[in-house]
Amino acid sequence: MLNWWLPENVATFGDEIDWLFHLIYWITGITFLLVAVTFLAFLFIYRDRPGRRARYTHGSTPLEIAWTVAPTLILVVLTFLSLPAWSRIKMSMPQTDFVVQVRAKQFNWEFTYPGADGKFGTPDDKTFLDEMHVPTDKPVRINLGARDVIHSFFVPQFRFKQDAVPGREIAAWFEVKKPGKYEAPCAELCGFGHSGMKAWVFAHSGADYDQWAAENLKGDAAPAAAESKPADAKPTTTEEKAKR
Ligand SMILES: [Cu+2]
Repeated sequence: MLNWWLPENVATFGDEIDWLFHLIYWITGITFLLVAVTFLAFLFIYRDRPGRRARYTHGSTPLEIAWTVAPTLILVVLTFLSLPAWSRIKMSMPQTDFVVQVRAKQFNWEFTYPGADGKFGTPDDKTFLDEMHVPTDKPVRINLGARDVIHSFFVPQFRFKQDAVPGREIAAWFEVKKPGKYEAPCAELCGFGHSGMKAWVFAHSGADYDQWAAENLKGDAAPAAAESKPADAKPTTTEEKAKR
């Protein structure tokens, strides 16, 4: 019912997240309405009138207990309801041979593929700037890091958000169900260029991805291979390359 206001979900685990989101939304929404209506009603009922004297009270112990215990119970129940999704999405890593290194820096995203030898840190690594390509219907593992300050890799349609922290490499995953071009804005205020820091994630169906990989990842297909060291390799985008 609330799906109209969230971006389309194209991730395999998106429904579990949306379900929890909507549950919490309803609980907090109804609570807000109850509090707001009560507040307005009390404003009216206890308004100043001639001859009415103020009564001082130190509160009600049963009420205090009730509104402490009720939210506690709600939070405990929410914790248990969200445990299955949390453990499946955040605490486990599905088997996959598809790994991309993602590096955040002020104010770009670098996506590094291992190249033909399948290993990172070798001269045939291919790095792309603000552009990531993934296949659909396959778990994608990303090893996420940051070069300077904390950033956050966020793809709303994937229901995926993970902080990138300097000095740490954080493994995370998603699996995309639908081909398309998805925006990945940085979701952690990281400096003056934060609002313009975004990448595009292109999800291709199997054959389309193989074609992109053949053209951009293999051998000397990408110009990054010609450069000396992977650390110095200048990131490139497919669009820039097409112009050459
Ligand atoms: Cu950032």
